[in-house]
Formats: sequence, C-alpha cells, structure tokens
Amino acid sequence: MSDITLEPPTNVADADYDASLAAIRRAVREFEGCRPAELDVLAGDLDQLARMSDKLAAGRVEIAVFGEISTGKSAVINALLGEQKAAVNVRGGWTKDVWHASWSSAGYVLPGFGASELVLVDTPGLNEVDGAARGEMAHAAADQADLVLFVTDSDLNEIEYRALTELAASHKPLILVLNKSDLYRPQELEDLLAQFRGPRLAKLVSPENVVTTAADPREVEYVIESANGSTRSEWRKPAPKVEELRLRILEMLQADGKSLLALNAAMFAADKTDRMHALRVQLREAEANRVIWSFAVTKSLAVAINPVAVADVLGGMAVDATMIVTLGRIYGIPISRKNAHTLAISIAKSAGLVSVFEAVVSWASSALKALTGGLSTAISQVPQGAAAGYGSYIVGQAARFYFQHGASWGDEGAKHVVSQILANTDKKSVIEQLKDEIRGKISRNVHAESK
Ligand SMILES: Nc1nc2c(ncn2[C@@H]2O[C@H](COP(=O)(O)OP(=O)(O)OP(=O)(O)O)[C@@H](O)[C@H]2O)c(=O)[nH]1
Ligand SMILES: [Mg+2]
Repeated sequence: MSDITLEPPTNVADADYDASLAAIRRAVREFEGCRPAELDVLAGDLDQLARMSDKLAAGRVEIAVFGEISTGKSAVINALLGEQKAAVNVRGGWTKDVWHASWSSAGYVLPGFGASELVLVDTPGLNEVDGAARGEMAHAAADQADLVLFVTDSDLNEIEYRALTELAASHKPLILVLNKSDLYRPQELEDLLAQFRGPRLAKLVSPENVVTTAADPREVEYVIESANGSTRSEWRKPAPKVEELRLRILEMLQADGKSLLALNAAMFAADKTDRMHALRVQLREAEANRVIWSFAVTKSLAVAINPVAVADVLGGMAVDATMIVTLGRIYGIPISRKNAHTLAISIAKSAGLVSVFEAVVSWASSALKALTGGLSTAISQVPQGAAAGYGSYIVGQAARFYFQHGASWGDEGAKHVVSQILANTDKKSVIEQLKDEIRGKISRNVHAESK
C-alpha cells in the first residue's frame, strides 16, 4: 500500500467560484467599453450579464419552477414557502410574469456567505395560447437559474420532453417533479414513476432527482361520526406534500451549492459573451460596409467633379486615409492619420492599384487643362471617378479585414488577403453601382444649379 495520502480537494468550489466571478466581471467590463451605437443593441444582454455578476457576488441561488400551464408550478412555490404568495388558479395561463420569492424559511446558507439568499422563481406556463413571448420569458428565467424544478402532472408530452431535453443539454441541474400525486391511485403513481426513472429519461434526469408532490391537493370528504352514532361529512383540504422535493433541493445545494452557482454563472456568461461577440461582429461589419461605401462614393465624386483634389497619388490617398481612421474607430483600434496613410498606400500597392491611381492622376492633370468648369462637364468623367472609387472600395475592404483581425494580416500576409479580396469582389458590379451613384448625385446637383 502506498503511504502517500491524497489531499482532500478542499477548495475546488472556492476556486471555481473565484474564477467564474473574475471571468464574468471581465466580460461586463469589456462590453461596457463598447461604443454607444453598439451599447444600444447590446444593452439587454449586458444587463443580464451584470445581473448574473451581482447574483454570483451576493451568493444568490435561484431555483426556477418551469413546466406546462396548470401543472401546479405556482402551487409548488406556495407549498415550499409555506404561505400563499403565488396566485394559483384552475384557469391555465394564470402566471403572466416571471417573479421571484425569497425562500428564507428553507434555512439554507451558501458556505462562506453570511447572508446568501435562496430564491424561488415562478414562470409562466410553456404552452400557453398566444404565449410565445411568455414562453421566452420562462426559458430566459430557466437559463439564469442554478437549479430547475421541472413540474409536470402526467406523463410527459412532446413539448415537455423537448423542453426537458434542451435543459439537460445545457447541463442545467434538474429535478423532475410529478405534481398532483393525490389524483393518482398508488399503482398508477408507481407506473408513472417507473416511467420517469426509466432508461428513456435517465439520460436527462437522474432517477434520484425524480420526486412526487401534491402541492395543492384536492379536498377530500371526511366522514365524521358523532358519539350518538350519527354521521356527517365534511370536505377538507389535506396539507400539501412537498417534503420529498424540499429535501432533494436542500441535499443538492448542500452537496455542491457553491459549485452549482459558479458553474451556472460561468456557462451563462460564456453563452452570453459568445452571443454578444457575434452581435458586435455583425454590427461592426454593417457599419464598416456603410463607411467603406460612402468613402468610395466620395472618392468617385471627388475625382469626377474636381480632378484638382486628386492631382497627385498622395492627394488621392487622403480620402482613403480618413476612411481607414474611421474604420479603426469602429473596431476600437485607434490609428494615426500618418499610419493610416501608410497603410492605404501599402494596400494599394499590394492590390496593384497604384497604377489605377496613377492613371487617374495623369488623366486628372489633362482634365484640368481641358476643364471648362461646371458640374455638367463632370458627366464625361464618370468612368474615371468610378475607377478611383473602386480603388478606395478595395482599400477599405482590406483595411476592414486588418482591423477585424486585431490589426493583423494573419499568417498569410497582406498580399494574400488583398488578392483574396480582389478575387471575391465583383469589380464590374461595384464600378456600375459607383457610376450610378455619381450620375445620381451629379444630376441632382446640376438640377439644383440650374434653378
Ligand atoms: N389535485 C391537485 N391539484 C393541484 C395540485 N397543485 C395544483 N393544483 C391545481 O392545479 C391548478 C393550477 O395550479 P397552478 O399552481 O396555478 O398551476 P401553474 O402551473 O402555476 O399554472 P400557470 O401559471 O397557469 O401556468 C389549480 O387549480 C390548482 O389548485 C395538486 O397537487 N393536486
Ligand atoms: Mg402559475
């Protein structure tokens, strides 16, 4: 036998917890630093992330009660609380909002937290008529929760089975609650439990996490016999039966409450930040494309209307440098004008665009001599304008790639990136669109001038 004694894994939960809190706080800080236009779109997600961060810091454990309408979710909450806090009604779709009830009577405190809070979260029923939005709310509440009580009152139907599968796939700790047990005969209840603890569901919920309750049992008729032998009957409501559920919840929390909380926050934050990153990428793409197009049009017009502006290659690149500075701002990567200029020229060189620019410049010098003034003459300069605009468009696309990749050309270098962009760009169509833009703008201006 080895005489090495293994250290008990004491602080695993604490380490998980600290790492999770640090990660979620980092994510909140990262997204708080977004530009206002991005924050507008990400505000909802950021709120949820900040809420999760607060929840974790405070040690607030949330238990969401989830399931189809009228299965007795609100009644389960009342029975656990020991008071009638939630509205219970025979009419389905009674609970319209997600709401939270503090479950202090459970007496559970998260290790290391003097004042942690246990919260029961009531949610609207899943298959409520016209309740798609409420179903979403219920799903969102379950996503945030550390533990989900999945309440049903019969064998699972298709919707319930799918919802349970989704929760299990997201590794959410689950307790499957078969409520209204008072309505079943003992044999029926046994059969149902065997079904729930059987192989089909064991993949989703472990058998020890299947419990039965009677949260709001139906009144039963008691026959009372008086001393003189006469009898009368009285309808009484039996006390709710939720003890098995209460114990199971507390056992799970006792075993690894802190880890559950940490794991849940970490997974929630990972999903949220993935989603937020993807959204931010989309926003940036859309904005960058708008910027590139508007600079390409500006360049086209500048060349078509006023060749003086581009009388040398460097002058022509000034518009592109401004575009690159603007793109850098979109991607949160500041770049000086001087560096933007250098970048524009190096992209233009990689793309073989310098010759395009030089051609435009040499044309511009001769156009200058022939220029008689007036916007109407610009009509004949449309092709040169569009060619110059196309150059800016390519410079813009390459710069976008560069910023998208954190100011890097990646392993294959600038030349490769630029040639990919050229290969994937429909030059003819870009030039045609630019021509349309120039003609449109010029004819509007000519029209205005002649007034
Ligand atoms: N017999 C019996 N009836 C119950 C039990 N639990 C709840 N009920 C009844 O089932 C009906 C629905 O209960 P609720 O608690 O409102 O159900 P819910 O799941 O919250 O419903 P929604 O909020 O509409 O989705 C009510 O009439 C309750 O009295 C139970 O354990 N046994
Ligand atoms: Mg309810």
